[in-house]
Amino acid sequence: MSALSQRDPDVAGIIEAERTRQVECLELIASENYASAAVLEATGSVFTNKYAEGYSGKRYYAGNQQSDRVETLAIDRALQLFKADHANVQPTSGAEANMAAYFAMVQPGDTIMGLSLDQGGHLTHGSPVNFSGRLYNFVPYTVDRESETLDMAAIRVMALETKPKVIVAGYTAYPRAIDFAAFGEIAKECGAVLMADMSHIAGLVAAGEHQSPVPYAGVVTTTTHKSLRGPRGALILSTGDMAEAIDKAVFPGTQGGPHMHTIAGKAVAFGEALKPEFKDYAHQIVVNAAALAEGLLEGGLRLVSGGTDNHLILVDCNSVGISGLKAQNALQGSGIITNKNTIPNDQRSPFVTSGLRLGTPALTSRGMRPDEMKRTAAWICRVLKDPDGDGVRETVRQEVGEFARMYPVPGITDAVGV
Ligand code: DSN
Repeated sequence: MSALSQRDPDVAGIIEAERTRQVECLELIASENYASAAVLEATGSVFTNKYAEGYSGKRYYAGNQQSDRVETLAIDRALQLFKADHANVQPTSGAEANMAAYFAMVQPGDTIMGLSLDQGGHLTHGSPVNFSGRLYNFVPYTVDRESETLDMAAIRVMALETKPKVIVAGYTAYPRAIDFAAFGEIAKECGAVLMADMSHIAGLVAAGEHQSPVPYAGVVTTTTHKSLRGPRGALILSTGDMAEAIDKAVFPGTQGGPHMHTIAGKAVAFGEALKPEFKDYAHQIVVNAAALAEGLLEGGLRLVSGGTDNHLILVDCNSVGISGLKAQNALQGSGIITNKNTIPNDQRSPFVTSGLRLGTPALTSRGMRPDEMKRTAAWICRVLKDPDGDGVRETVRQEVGEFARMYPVPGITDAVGV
């Protein structure tokens, strides 16, 4: 019996139920993944107990010899993985990484360009309900109405007109490749710093499956738990000249004591991403997303921009006459976990939406391949075309449960993890 189940059966029972849910469902939320057993062990380690304000060799508390070692290891591995000049591994989330990045680069009231939230951007890219939109003068750019992809010529015109200090590239719900080199040229031309938020695609970038923003951006932020498959947390990479400003912006600028247990987990995850197997994994994510998209298109669904270049697909639920909310709930009842999402020029509210966002990082971590993606696409189409159908959800849920249990889950049913 574990210490937890002995001391707190209530919490132990809830965690056990969550493990079961993660094993029995098909996880298609594009920003979620399964961390390995090694990452989970490091993240749940005794580093939970340690305060370590400051940086290696310059801490405000004693007893940080091992904190220094693990943080230095995480930084060295991040630099090797992404070939950057500088890395700060202390941000506790993507939102905090972005807050620190802005804090390092601009003053309140300064102009920043970012993709608007309803078109695929992130809350921290200037949404009026977020600190970013409250503190800075965000000028939102959009995707092209027809192609639903970034129009670099239009973005250039806007940048030259508005003269932002920072241009943010990198998104939450954009299924196509991002031309960071073109963004870098535009930033240079209008005197801005390019900030890339590569949270969603970091694993693809690490494996060479997506163009890296590092050579073109002054600052790159990323979460560590999405396609990168690490613990929940974030990382900031920068050019050498931005290093001091970034470090000061993280601590003492916006954060207190770093989460050393998560930093230990990040070190493990970066080590895993440096292994050759990770390249195969990231390649498979993209192959699987293409197969899933193909299956959904064959089933008659419309996909925003017509398909995908990365790990992510945005379904236009208008093509089956339902909202994103209805689609998400019907699929949840069938054991398929997704999230509703706005689509460009959505006529519905952000809580209802017309879109459904799907991603393949988690299913790929379970060893699934295009055949499994085709089966998954068929289940999705069946449910979305008949969301209230008699017994449809129950039948699919049973089939999905039997199917899902056949695939190991890193960190849960595979004790060794991958
Ligand atoms: N919640 C994350 C995502 O799903 O993309 C972004 O913060």
